[in-house]
Amino acid sequence: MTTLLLATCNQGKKREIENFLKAGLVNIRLLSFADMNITAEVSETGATFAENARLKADYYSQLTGLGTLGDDSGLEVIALDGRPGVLSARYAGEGANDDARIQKLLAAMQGIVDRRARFVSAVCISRNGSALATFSGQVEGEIIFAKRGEGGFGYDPLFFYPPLGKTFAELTLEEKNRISHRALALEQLKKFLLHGGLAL
Ligand code: ITT
Repeated sequence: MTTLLLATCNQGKKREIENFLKAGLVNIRLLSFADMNITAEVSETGATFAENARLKADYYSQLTGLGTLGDDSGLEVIALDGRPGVLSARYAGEGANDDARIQKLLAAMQGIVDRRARFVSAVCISRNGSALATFSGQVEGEIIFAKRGEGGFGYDPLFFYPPLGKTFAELTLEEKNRISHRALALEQLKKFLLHGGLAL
């Protein structure tokens, strides 16, 4: 049995990653910050999702001595030159909630016809402060004009996914985990773990 720390304070991400990895990796025990009494924070100073995922995974793996998984993710809107991008969590300022970020995005999109956007996720796995591998995934969609759906988290109620005709907030956890940016990154991570990557 291998133990892996999920280095995230975001309960939405935690739920998705646990659901995804538990389905495919029976020999992995997942711990969260709450299980380890971790309150330390790391500054996300990277310019890319991959850099920030690595900062998180490196930092908490060094702190705990555990194989550690970091996720950095966000929404890139084409007409906004990729914003909010790596600043997705801080788009409406530090301490703002999902609803404030959604309102800010809706205001920024007023009058914009090109609604194309993508979610991007980078996941990094580290041990003893050093990265073993980083994987990323992305999914294309459109920003709608008002919130739809109660599921998911973050910008999900505004992110319409044409192949299913629903927003990400209208999908079940299992449906989102079949097609999301995070699922695409985690699929690669799963293969890496199944091939003994953490034992390296
Ligand atoms: P951790 O750093 O502790 O993991 P965080 O919420 O600060 O938590 P990020 O820095 O990666 O994480 O910010 C990601 C933001 O992007 C997050 O707050 C959401 O607003 C948004 N986001 C990422 N993935 C998303 C998803 O699957 N659905 C909706 N919004 C998402």
